[in-house]
Amino acid sequence: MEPIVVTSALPYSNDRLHLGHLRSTYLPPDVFVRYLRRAGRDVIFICATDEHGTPIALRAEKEKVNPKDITDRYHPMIKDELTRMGCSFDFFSRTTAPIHYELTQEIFRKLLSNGFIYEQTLEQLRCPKCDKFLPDRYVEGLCPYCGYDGARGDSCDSCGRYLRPVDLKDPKCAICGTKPVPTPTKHWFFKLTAFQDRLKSWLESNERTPDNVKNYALGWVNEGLKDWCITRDMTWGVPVPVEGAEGKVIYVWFDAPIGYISSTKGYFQSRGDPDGWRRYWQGDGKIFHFIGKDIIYHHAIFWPALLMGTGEYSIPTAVVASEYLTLEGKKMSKSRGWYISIDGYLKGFEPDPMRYYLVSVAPLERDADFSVDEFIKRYNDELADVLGNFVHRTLTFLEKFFGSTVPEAKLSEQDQRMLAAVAAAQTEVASLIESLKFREGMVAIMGLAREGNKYLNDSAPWAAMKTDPPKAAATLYTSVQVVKALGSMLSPYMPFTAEKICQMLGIAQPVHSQPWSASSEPLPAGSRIGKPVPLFKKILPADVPKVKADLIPFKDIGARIKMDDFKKAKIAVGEVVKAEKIKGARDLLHLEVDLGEYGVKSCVAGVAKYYSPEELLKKRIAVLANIEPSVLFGVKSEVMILAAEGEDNVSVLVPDKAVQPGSGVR
Ligand code: B3M
Ligand code: ZN
Repeated sequence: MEPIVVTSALPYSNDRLHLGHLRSTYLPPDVFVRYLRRAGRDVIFICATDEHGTPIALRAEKEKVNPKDITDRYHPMIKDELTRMGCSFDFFSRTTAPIHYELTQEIFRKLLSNGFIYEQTLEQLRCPKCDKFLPDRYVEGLCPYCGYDGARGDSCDSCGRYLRPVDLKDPKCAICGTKPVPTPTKHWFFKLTAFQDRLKSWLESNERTPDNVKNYALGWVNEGLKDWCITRDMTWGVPVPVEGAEGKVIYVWFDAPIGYISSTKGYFQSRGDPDGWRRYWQGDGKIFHFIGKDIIYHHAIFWPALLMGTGEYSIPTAVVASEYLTLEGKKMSKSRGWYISIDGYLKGFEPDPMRYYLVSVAPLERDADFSVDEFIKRYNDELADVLGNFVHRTLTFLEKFFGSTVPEAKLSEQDQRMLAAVAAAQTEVASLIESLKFREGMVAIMGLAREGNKYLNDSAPWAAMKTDPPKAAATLYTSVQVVKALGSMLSPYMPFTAEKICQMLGIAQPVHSQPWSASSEPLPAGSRIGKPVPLFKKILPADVPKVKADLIPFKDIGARIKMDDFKKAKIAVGEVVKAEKIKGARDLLHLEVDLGEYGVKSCVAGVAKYYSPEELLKKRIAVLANIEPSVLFGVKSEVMILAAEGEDNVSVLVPDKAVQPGSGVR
């Protein structure tokens, strides 16, 4: 049988996960794998925590602990929250496992001997005080594009561009603040450019990878690829397995995807079958990677090239990436407290309603939004009213009219049509899931529940009981088969609910170990069913505020300051008397602000994306007038303008009534 390995992107082991991760990376493959297992396929579901990289190393340094202490802390939390959410990994390893180090080094050496890794000396920033090189986030400074003061050596949080440490203006060591010095150092590069053509034809002929991923990736390939520096001057990571590379480790994005293979190896080792992993990664197995859209480059370009370069491993069958999930229409942000963590959600709610919402809200290749009102609406209208209600009514009627026993039945044409719909749904849902159309599969199951409700209403067994009991028996016999099919087919999506339905029907074998084809096998007449319990308790209007507060807690306002401290800030109204662009800094404007009796002050403001110079001219705006002066892009900045930061815009603060330049603000 064809071996299939399904992976979820490896979460960094320094933070808890939120709904966005769940929607993109953990839920869809779980649906896929849970189905494939029941379809009798040879599938394994693999993940691990990603434990290297500068964010973890840097945080450890700041907290004065070992990086491993941090990853030790988060690994079990992440594993636990995913498990509680129902994600059914066969193995969840760590990239600090010895087996991972061995494999990463082995692959590095292989690529080196195949001629795809080469050495090059280049200048990197080094902190003279800390006496070490400052890779990636170890450096902070001004973004060369937008001027944001707080850009990091790998990217700018303000404009989102990728950066190298040497790109930063006015760089500072993130640990001690010292100005680093460019210093020559030896590094190793992966020859990504050598794979340009092979990647292109792999992408073009790839039938299983969805279009969103293919289009992004082909776009990059067509723009032309660049070789990747795959080593770093630091100690946290997999050591570079080459002589003369002491004090250097392999770049986290080189080792992390290898975690998919090393975790598979760990799995088979734990089962006493140390070579078992090979048929998934070195034979004609199928490999499916599920990721978020921000790491398409790493999975659809870098990773397949790396595998190709070894000549020893299979290339992914499909890279499936989901677009973003917003929260109430706004981008989720951990730092602004605007997100719902998995752990937070699970404190007040069952996993299945969220699994249902996240899968059914939109297909993966489209952006989706989580809104509490929509969540409650879908919960009430779909889960409670359609699914829960149908199951509950069927089982209660069976209890009431037939002593909780499936009756003998002579089926009418209408009953048979209903059963035919069950069989059709079983095939349809299977083929939708196989083709990675998870949302459509869920919609089809709900469609069957709707049909069941309608069938039950039309057949009105409560009335037939009085006039034509055999008809009522046929209706309930049929309805209970629909319930059984729903319970069975829901198992990839809502595993806990599926199991509950199965138990209520008195079926002893756990639903997850029944073959998919059993969904439409009838529960024979004479079967005893258990006590019906409502599956979803409706959320009443009076409960809504509590549900909201439980889901999105208010953000803490942060540390309080003393009035005396606030008074040190001189905020004043100034009139913009000159405004112009700054050469080389796309996001900055140079303003001259008239502060009346305090004079005219020069100001560099990061608002060019939101205001043209003309728009600001003559405006009277609030500024912080006594900030320490600095020089940005060669321009002196003596005051700082105050502006409100909206979701996607920035708005300068303007007094509501006419006041003179220089007026104080209090
Ligand atoms: N650890 C998390 C991310 O960038 C990163 C994924 C690694 S997958 C090999 O989403
Ligand atoms: Zn330093």
